Amino acid sequence: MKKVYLAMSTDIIHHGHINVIKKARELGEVIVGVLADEAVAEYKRFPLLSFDERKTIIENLKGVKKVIKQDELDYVRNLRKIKPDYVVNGDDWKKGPQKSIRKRVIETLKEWGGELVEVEYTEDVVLDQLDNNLEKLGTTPDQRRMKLRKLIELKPIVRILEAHNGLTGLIAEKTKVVEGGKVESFDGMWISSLCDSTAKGKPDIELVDLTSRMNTINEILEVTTKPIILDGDTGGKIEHFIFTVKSLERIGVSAVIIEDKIGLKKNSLFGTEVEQKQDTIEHFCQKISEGKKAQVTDDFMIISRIESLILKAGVEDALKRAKAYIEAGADAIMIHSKIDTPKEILDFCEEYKKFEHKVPLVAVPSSYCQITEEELIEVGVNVVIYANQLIRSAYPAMVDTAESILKNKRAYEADDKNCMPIKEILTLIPGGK
Ligand code: SPV
Ligand code: MG
Repeated sequence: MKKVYLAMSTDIIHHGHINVIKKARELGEVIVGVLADEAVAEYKRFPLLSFDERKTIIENLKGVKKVIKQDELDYVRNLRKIKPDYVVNGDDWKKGPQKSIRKRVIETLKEWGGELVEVEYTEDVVLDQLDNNLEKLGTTPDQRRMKLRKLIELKPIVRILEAHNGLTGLIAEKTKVVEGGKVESFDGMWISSLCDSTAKGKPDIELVDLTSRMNTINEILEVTTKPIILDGDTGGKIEHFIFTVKSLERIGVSAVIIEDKIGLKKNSLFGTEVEQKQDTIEHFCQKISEGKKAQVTDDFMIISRIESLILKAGVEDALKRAKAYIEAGADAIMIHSKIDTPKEILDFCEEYKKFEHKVPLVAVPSSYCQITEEELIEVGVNVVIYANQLIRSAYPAMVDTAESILKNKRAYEADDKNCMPIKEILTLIPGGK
């Protein structure tokens, strides 16, 4: 009997999938690779049914002999294991992010003389609509809020990108690259106090109030589905923080990060160049535990950010605080550093690894940006936040354009150098025509 392999990621089985299985069945014994939750989330949307649920459904479909897990969108690993005579797939993957995956399948099958058989893709307007609606369901507050905890469970590292308005939210939501057979994308958004303030032309000193921050959050919520982590600065007064937690939780934000500073907050990347004061352990612990008491769901996360390395209080102090904050109920710890090497973060992580009671660890490699995600995973970091790179790259391009117009007394030079075509900007956001 010939061996036939096909991969499935769907949580809505329809006649198109049955067609593919039927075709596969005609060719031999059918083995289905069911995509892991993480792989589906990366390339499509967060699966509504878990891997186990999807596996059970597919195992019980007529004509399916065996189901195995496919850990990534790329088929190669499973193909080399099974060495099927045929791979069957819908022909829709000739376009879009799966194009390079298809190429790798064809090349791999050549190793043992296997063959790719493509079945005409079943167009179904109603099903496409249903799938779109399911994606939109992901934007309800409950669905969105719980995604961050799930991603931390699922992924070796959760990758978060800064967003400060609808457009940057869309960049975090939609940007994808295909690398070595894997679709790489961001898992969620960081609403940075630095970038939110900067975009409003204000300093990062807790001057932009919660109402204004809420407007930014809402703008991003409106056009995206991915989870949001809010930079909550110091969290303010404990009595105020309790209300902040409730407001954020209600609109579907997944987590707030609060830093253990007190008084007039300045941006951490100034370090000790400016006067900044660290909170006492007791007071900050009280803020965490009051915040935890205020939340009503199990999903929302309060993440405690330790500023000991920023304020030159040392790794020992940071570790002591991490222990206390975890004890007080922190759902994760963010450790921050402003030196230009990862050294002190690595020192912290090495000791943190030995903690008996650990929570997920968050890192923000802005000044030590040479560190790779792989290295962060190695030292036990669970969430990486790219906290300000979008605004830092947009601003120089805008200033250059403004200067070019002034110098040349026309826009021609800047148009050529820095600007996307007008047609593209008009159609960048669908629905404008
Ligand atoms: C932010 O992005 O606002 C942060 C991170 O708090 S940092 O700017 O490094 O302090
Ligand atoms: Mg900040």
